[in-house]
Amino acid sequence: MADGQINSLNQLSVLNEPLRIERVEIRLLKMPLVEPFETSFGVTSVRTVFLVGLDSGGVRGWGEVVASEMPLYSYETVGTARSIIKDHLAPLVISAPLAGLADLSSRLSRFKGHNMAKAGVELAFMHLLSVVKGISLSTLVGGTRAKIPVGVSLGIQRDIDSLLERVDRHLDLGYQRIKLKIKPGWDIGVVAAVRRRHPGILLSVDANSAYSIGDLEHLKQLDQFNLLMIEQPLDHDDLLDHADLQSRIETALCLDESITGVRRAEHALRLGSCRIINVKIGRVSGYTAALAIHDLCQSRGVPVWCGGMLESGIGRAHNIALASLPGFTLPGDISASSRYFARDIISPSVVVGKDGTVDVPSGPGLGFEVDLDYVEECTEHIDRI
Ligand code: OSB
Ligand code: MG
Repeated sequence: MADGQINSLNQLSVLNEPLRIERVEIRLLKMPLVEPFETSFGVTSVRTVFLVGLDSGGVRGWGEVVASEMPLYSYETVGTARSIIKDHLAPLVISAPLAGLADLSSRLSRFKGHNMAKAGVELAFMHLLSVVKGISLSTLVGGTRAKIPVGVSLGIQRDIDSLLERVDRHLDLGYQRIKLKIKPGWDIGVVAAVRRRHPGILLSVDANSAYSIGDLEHLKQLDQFNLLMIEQPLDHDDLLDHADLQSRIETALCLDESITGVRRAEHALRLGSCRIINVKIGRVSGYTAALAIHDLCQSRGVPVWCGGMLESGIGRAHNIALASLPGFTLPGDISASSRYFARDIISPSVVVGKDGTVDVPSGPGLGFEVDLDYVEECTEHIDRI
């Protein structure tokens, strides 16, 4: 199966005739969130949406760079990604026609790190390819599902009542899994309250590296709540302490920040650092790496799910395509557009059905129209390379 995935991707993502990229465009947009989103590392109220456009023969492919303004989730920022794309990645994609995804990703892999910047370029290229080939992004990457199960990530709130109200509301909307952001002081009591009110739901927590291995006894208290997983409790780049923790705690650990590529995923599984992996296309450098991690995990029977980074509709549409792969068996952090934005830059916006699923578009390209007027309205900076 894993080989089948790789082969189907390679065949579809190779072009009969190489594609010449004529221009790269970077757009920085400001999009206010419907409510502030708080994690253990900070609060976001306005999302800087970073779009990458690749132009070829009158066709535009769109990608999104998921970096934040500040290096809190990882070392990348909007500023670093902008300079890396302008000075290094854009010249490389313009320098010679691209034969396909493998060609692009091997060119980009010359440069160390800066995965989110690289992913923005890969995403735009894959969108372009799906339009040129007249197939859906999901088909292009080897997706097999017409609907994907989704969950919601709920930020740290002022008090438990505000959280319980949001949990109830999102369960009513159909979301199949609730993920609670936790940090010291907003953890055991909060999870206990949610679990008491909803004994049967799929419930998980995400600490975004807020704890250390010294908190073992504290974290073990989470074992009583039948959680689906504890996401990234320890350092953003750690594998060893997570392996130690996983061997002493019953609840499955899931790594997010620590998994920056397929080798890190391999090492995490070998060390026993987690039993579940969160795949974010941006964090791992693009589709090539995301698909490789998917294939590795599928071959080892390890569940994966698609994470989110408060994406606009463009990044969200790419996440939907990725999550349509067969190994994505757990609900993804792919909420409705309206969970974050009053108006999205795609049309129609992403909606979640009452059954807690999102439809995977079957038409060519993203499967959504990019609302260029609204993109223009939200744009604060443009770089054309
Ligand atoms: O750790 O998964 C995370 C948002 C920003 C940065 C990191 C994370 C998150 C989320 C939100 O949990 C997921 C989403 O986009 O809905
Ligand atoms: Mg996370």
